[in-house]
This record gives sequence, C-alpha cells and structure tokens, in this order.
Amino acid sequence: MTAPLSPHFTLHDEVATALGEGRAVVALETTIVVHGLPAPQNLEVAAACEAAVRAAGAVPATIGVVNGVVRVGMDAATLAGLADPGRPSAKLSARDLGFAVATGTSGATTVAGTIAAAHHAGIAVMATGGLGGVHRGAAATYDESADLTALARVAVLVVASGVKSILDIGATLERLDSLGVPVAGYRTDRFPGFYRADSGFALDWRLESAALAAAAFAAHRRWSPTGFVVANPVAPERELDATVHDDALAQALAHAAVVGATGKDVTPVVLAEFARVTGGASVRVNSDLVVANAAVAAQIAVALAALA
Ligand code: PSU
Ligand code: MN
Repeated sequence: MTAPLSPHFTLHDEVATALGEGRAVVALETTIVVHGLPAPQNLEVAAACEAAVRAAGAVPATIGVVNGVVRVGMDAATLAGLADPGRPSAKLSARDLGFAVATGTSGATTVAGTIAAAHHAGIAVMATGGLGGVHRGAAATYDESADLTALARVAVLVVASGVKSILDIGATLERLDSLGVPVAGYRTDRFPGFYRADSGFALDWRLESAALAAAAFAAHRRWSPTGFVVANPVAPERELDATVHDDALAQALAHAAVVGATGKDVTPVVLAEFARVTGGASVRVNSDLVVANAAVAAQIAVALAALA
C-alpha cells in the first residue's frame, strides 16, 4: 500500500500519513540487511529496528528500490524479497538511484542512498549501524565512502555507532570536519568504535538527551545544508572483546586483500570475514547496536517533531 509521489518514488501509506501530520518518522537503510548481515539474523534485525522505532513513538520508513521504484517504507514481505539470495539485489549509493529507476533495477540503499531518498521524502532522521568512511590505505586507493559526501549535501541526522572499525577512523573524522558535518557523542565524549564502545578518539560535543540532539540539529539546519551525526556507542557489556576484535580485524583486512575486493565489495567482504573469524560474535554486536541506534533515532525524531 503506497501513496505515489511519482511513478518512481513512493511513500508507504503509514509514512505519508505521519509526515502529513508532522509526526516522527525514522528512515532505515537496507544495505545492512541485504549485504551487511547474514541470514536469518538480517531480517530479524530489520524487524527489531522497526519495532524499536515504534516503541519510541515514531513510524519506521525502511528504504530501498524495488523494480526501479524507490520505496520509502516497505512491508516485511517486500524487504524479504530484496534480501532473497536467489534474486541478488544491487548495493545502491546516492549516485546509483537514477540508474536503478531508469533500468527497473532492485537494490538495497546505503546510508548515502537512504538519506538522499529520505530527504526527498521529507524525513530528517535515520538510523544505521556504522557509517562508511575513509578506508585504510585510502591515500593510495582513494576509497572513501560516499556516505561522507552525502552527509555533506543533505540535512538528515544519522544515528550510528561511529564508523565501521575496519576504516581509518581518524581520517574519517577529519573528513567529516572538512565537510562541515557535526559529530556529537550520545551520552559520551568518546567517538564509538562500532564493535567497540570507544574508538580511542575524543569528541568535542556530547549530547545528554534526545531533546538536546533535536535542538542542536534544528538550529544547525537553519544555516547549514549538511547532515548531522549522533554517535551512539554499543553498550559496554555487549561490545566485542578488544583482543578478539583486533585479531579479527587483521584477518578480515588481510582476507579482503587476498581476494582482491575493491569498490563497493570491500565493506561486505570484510564484515562477512569478521563474522566468520569471530564465530558470529560480531554479528550479535552489530545487531544489538543497530537496534539501539533505531531506538535513539526514534527518540530524537519525536523530540524534533515536538519542536516544529
Ligand atoms: N552499518 C552496518 N552494516 C552495514 C552498513 C552500515 O552495521 O553494512 C552499510 C551502510 O549501508 C553503509 C555502507 O552506507 O555499509 C557503507 O558501504 P561503503 O563502505 O561501500 O560505502
Ligand atoms: Mn568504497
């Protein structure tokens, strides 16, 4: 059930109604579901994210592209179709959406693709696991996620547990600084390390509440076009053990080099190897943190709706 905005861009009815009434909506991405987490946890996590958003009083809008139609909000069966390994779905960044529409392609949207669509729909808050960023060795490969430049272009607040720890975290923070994208810790002044609560990098700004995050973003977007990152660490009792993490990271990066992963395959290959090496522990941490981020995003969206 969708209300068409154009033949190529549709809002789920519930999302359209909530937006029309000025109620809180949270965008959720699909790349983490289709390319980031293994089955069957992937669909369980997606459902848990939607439930966490609803429990906090907001409406979830899971975003992806189905047969060339950008769908903002989709039911579980549609999402299961996108995640069906028998029908491989593309990984769509913001720059891919036009091609997907024109060619009738189906695919999952990354953070970059999701915030482009969310912004077009009028949704201002999104949740993910870990942002993409500057890859290790980027000085030679130029591999930097389009998540960063997308955040520089559209005013969507993204709740994430930092950036994936497979990246060059310091370089990523420098790029977010250059791009003018605010980064604040949610109840922490340490930048989270995705599978670990603390990446080792300090943050200038700390937000104690969802209301404060909403107020800071509402002020920021009056004079800046950029997005806004709220960095919510995984609960310390749920994080991956430091030694397990560091060993798995070294192995996963070495594996990606051996198989010659490049471009958009790097992140999924490294995450899958991380899951294999940790015997599934990294998948449990990733699942926990993304559901927690969906809950915080919903609280912020509710506070933002109350300001309007
Ligand atoms: N967070 C996760 N797992 C993921 C992602 C985020 O916990 O798989 C996805 C997001 O869609 C993000 C993408 O935009 O990884 C980054 O991909 P790349 O590094 O190729 O830009
Ligand atoms: Mn890349």
